[in-house]
Amino acid sequence: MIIETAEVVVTSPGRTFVTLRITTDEGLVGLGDATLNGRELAVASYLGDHVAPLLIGRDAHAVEDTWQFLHRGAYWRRGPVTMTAIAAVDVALWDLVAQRAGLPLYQLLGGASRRGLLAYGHAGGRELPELSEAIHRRLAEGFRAIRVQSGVPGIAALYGVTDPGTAYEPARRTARPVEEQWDSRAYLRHLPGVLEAVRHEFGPALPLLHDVHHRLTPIEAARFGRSLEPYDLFWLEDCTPAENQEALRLVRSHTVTPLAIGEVLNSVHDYRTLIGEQLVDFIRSSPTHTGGITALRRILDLAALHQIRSGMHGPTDVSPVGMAAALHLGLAIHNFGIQEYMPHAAVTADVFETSFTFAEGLLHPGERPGLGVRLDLAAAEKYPYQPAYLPVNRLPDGTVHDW
Ligand code: CS2
Ligand code: MG
Repeated sequence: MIIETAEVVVTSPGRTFVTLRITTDEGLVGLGDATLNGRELAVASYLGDHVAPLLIGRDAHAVEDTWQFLHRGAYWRRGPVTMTAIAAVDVALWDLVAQRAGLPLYQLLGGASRRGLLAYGHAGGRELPELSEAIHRRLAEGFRAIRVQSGVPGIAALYGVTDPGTAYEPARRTARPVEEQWDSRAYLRHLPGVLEAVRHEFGPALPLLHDVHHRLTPIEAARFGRSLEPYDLFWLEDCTPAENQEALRLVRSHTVTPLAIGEVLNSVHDYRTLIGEQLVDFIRSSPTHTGGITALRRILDLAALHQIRSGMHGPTDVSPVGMAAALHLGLAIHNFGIQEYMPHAAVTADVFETSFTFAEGLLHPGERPGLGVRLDLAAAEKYPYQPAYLPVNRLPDGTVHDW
C-alpha cells in the first residue's frame, strides 16, 4: 500500500483543527490529528513543507520505520510542534493499516480489554449553586465521573469556569490573548471548602477530579493535596508546571491524593523520572501531542510496570480524529484509567463524522474499520482558518504567571 498524497487540512468548525490526510494507491484515506492549540499553523507548516513530501511513495504499512525516520531523521527531536506533526503521520498510518485489514484499529492494538472507557466530564461554576447545577447537568448527560472547577472570590475570570449555559472553550478568537488573573493564596483558601461541599452533596462514590493547571509551587501543591485528602479526589491534575519532574518528589512526600500530569509533555523522556520514581498515578498525554499511538503506547507500557494508568487528554483541541485514536488505544491497553471527554461543538460534526459512542458513562470507538472518522473536504472549506489564542495569566501585581 503506497502513499500517493499527503495533504494538510486546516479548518475552523467551532475551533481550529489541523488534519493530515493521506491517500494510497488503493484508494484508502487515512487521517491524523495535528492540532496544537494556539500554534496551529506551525504544525501545518512542519507537515506541509517538511514532512508531506517525504511520505509520497513510502509503504503505508511501515508505521514503525516511518516513525523512526521522522523522529531520528529530523535531527531536532522532541518538542510540541515536532511531536504533534509526527503524531499526525503515525495515527494516519495506523488508520490506513487498520482499514486495509478491515478491522477497527483497537483490534490491531491487541483487541478490547474492556467494554468501554470510563469518561469524565467538566463541571465549572462561579459559585457553589452554579457548580452544583453544572454537575447535575453532566450526570444527566450520562457522565459517571466529574472534573470540578470553581470560581474564586477576588479573581474575575478563571480557567475552567464559564457563564452558565455557554460551552467552555479556553482558546478565544481574539487578535491577542485575553489576560486573566491568578492569586494562589486566594485559590488555596477557597478550593478545599468547594470540594468539601461537592463531596457532601454528591456522596462518597462519585469520582471527582480537579485541574490546578500548572499554577502552584511544589510546597503549595503539597499542602493543597494534603488538604483535599478527606474529599477523596480521583486525581489532582497538573498541580505544578509539568516540565519540572523533580518537583513532584516534594508533593508526593506530603500527600496521598493521586496525581495526574502530562498534557503538555510530549516524549517518553519527559516521563522518565515521573514514572521511574512513581511520582504520578495517571499519564495525561494524548496520542495527538506525544508522537501518536506508537509513542504513547511505549510510555503507557513503561507506566504499567509501576501500576500507573492512563488518563488521556481529551479537550476540544484534540480533534475528533485525535479523540478516536485515544479511544482505540485506551480500549486496548491493560492499564487504562479514565478518559477526558469534552464534546466538540455541534458544528464540528459538519466536517468530521465519527463512529464513537458515549453511553452509561462509557466511551467506545465503534466498529468501523480504521479510526472510524471521516473528513468532509467540501465542508472543511466552508470553515476557513480563524486565529485564536489561549489566555495569558497575571498575578495581582502584573507579573506573568503560568496559565
Ligand atoms: C485542560 C485543557 O482538559 C484539560 O485538562 O487543561 O483544556 C487545556 O487547557 C487545553 O487543552 C489547552 O490547549
Ligand atoms: Mg488539564
